[in-house]
Amino acid sequence: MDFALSEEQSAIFDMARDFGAENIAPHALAWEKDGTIPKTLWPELAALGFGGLYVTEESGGSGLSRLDATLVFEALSMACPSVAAFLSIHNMCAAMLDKFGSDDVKARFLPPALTMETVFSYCLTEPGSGSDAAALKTRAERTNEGYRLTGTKAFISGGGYSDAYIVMARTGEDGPRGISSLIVEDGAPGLSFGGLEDKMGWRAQPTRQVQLDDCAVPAANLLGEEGAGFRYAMMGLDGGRLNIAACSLGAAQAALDATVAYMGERRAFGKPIDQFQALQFRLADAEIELQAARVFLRQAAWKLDQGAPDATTHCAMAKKFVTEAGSRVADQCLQLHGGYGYLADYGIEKLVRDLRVHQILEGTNEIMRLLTARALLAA
Ligand code: FAD
Ligand code: 2MC
Repeated sequence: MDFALSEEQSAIFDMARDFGAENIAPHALAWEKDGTIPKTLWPELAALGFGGLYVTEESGGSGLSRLDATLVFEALSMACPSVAAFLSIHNMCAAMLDKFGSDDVKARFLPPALTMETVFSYCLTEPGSGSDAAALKTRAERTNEGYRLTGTKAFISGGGYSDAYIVMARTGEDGPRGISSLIVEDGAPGLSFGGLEDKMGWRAQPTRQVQLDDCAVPAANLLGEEGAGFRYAMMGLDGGRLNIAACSLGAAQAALDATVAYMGERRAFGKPIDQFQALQFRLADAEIELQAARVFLRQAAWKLDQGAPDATTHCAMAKKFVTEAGSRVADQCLQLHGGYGYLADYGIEKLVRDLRVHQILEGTNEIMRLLTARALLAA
């Protein structure tokens, strides 16, 4: 058993951290104000191999492991978790294209996904079904040419911004086995978007409803097999949950690093505030939480890489544990900054807002407990 990162893994982490520090962190507050991320960023990230981190090398991807990918998201989140998490969703989609797509789907959609000329979004949630994802109602009716999709997808990260969408829709019976995954390209007839959602965090990324009104999709845009779409969606989320956890970890680490530096400079009662033992203990607790979170996350990623039978449960447990630890640490860091923590210029309040939603999306932390409890009781 070896807990150390290899030289190559350390290099991947450093490359992502340095790219983020140079090209993302200086703009993070402005992009959040603008409510959008410049599309020119994506090809730059893709040039580093980040457009298809765990797309196989045979398909032109970087062929990294899930563990390697968590390093990238942890490192990029030190600059901005909202940008890093958006990249994670695209990567989840790219890997689904690679893993489940026909040769034709791969040939048409993967090359532009890998260069990030085509940015992908993932559409599972609906206004009436979030946690109970298999209850989705969007229908995909078979036609001579392909499918006609009707329904609404809610809370879509990149809705109205992305170039293509992987949409989970019902082609058959009620329940998970009647669901298929289809690729809907921007500009498809019958595709439109709701208004921009006004959110607490993740404000750099546009979130909108994706509306499908008799939206025509060619038969060749079916991903994999009819009826297998729910399984594909869940398999995508196993890795997605690791990435979201990694985003919490990196952002919380950045908050802690900034807080340690700040406390050495800020004085009260005649000494730097890092000299108060009560506050030192809070720093120590934060450090312990993040160290524990990191090991647990990497173990879950390793399990997914190994195809371990309990990988899904470990991805769920890690998502729950790490996102909650990350939010607790970021909140403590805000407190340790005093009033300055509450000001946007210091960047800490943004991290608190950005991380909060990691306990909700890609499966709420209650659903992560549900998955954990199911496995526990079935054992
Ligand atoms: P509900 O399912 O209505 O849950 C309400 C509450 O009940 C929650 O606390 C939940 O945990 C709890 N609950 C529900 N069922 C149970 C149960 N069985 N046991 C215990 N507690 C339960 N979705 C996408 O498909 N694509 C995206 O790109 C995307 N991006 C998002 C971006 C943002 C900013 C947000 C906020 C959401 C995004 N989502 C996206 C949707 C997200 O995945 C859902 O919000 C989430 O899965 C929860 O669904 P819901 O909001 O319908 O809550
Ligand atoms: N890997 C492979 N197959 C899986 C799987 C996984 N991780 N999870 C489920 N399946 C299969 C399962 O084996 C079953 O197959 P079969 O019909 O052959 O027996 C089928 O899928 C149905 O699974 P369940 O019986 O577990 O389905 P159920 O409806 O009871 O529960 C639950 C599913 C609650 C786990 C699922 O609905 C869920 O994860 N809900 C949360 C939704 C969610 O995470 N949304 C995130 C949206 S994306 C987002 O927020 C972004 C920001 C992008």
